[in-house]
Amino acid sequence: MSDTAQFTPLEFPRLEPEEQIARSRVFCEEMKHRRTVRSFSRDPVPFELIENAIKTAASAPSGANQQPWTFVIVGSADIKRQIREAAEAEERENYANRMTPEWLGAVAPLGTDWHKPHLQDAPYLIVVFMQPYGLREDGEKIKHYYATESVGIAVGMLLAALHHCGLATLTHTPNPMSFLSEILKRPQNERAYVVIPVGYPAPDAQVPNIKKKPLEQVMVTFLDP
Ligand code: IYR
Repeated sequence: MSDTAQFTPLEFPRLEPEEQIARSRVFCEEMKHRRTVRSFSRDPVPFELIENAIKTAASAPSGANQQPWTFVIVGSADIKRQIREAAEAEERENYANRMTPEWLGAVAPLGTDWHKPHLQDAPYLIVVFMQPYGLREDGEKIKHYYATESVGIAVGMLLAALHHCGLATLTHTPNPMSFLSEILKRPQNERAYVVIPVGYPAPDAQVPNIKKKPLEQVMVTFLDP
């Protein structure tokens, strides 16, 4: 055992088996109704919903507990406009020249194109930044372990938390995303990871008719009889 580790008793309320099954069914049903939304209402969202979802995301496990993330909340109309303009410029280039025919074919069922009005319509954008390394006060770099995986886990928890409180989200990566570091004035050790517009769906919002794979295709078991 390392000589720096310190321990505290675990708080773990052990549930009755019936309660576990009931909760797992309710949660699964709830999460199955989550859809990626690309058409947002301009209706305002209580800021506490965003803050609590970020607190949930920030409780995620991370490599060496280094918490290699920053969540930037953008509610300013002017900054949302700047982000939309820069993202649309990249996406125009993506659709016209950077995405291969194979890639365009893969996303065709989603019906997307370079127009990104949701970046202005959604009341909030959550821009998640990953820190591949930390910076000490004296400028020394501290390596972060499994930063990509850690931020992916936190973003998953963030999407679940936002869905749970009745908000719609879009997971958007308008690559290359260095414009986000500039607009949002992030330090050199942070890389934009994803932009998440958050809000209510527009009343006439539509979603593509796509399905998740059945369990048999995604789950493999090795069990004792
Ligand atoms: N970034 C583009 C294209 C795009 C790529 C993937 I992979 C998607 O799942 C959806 C879209 C866009 O946001 O339109």
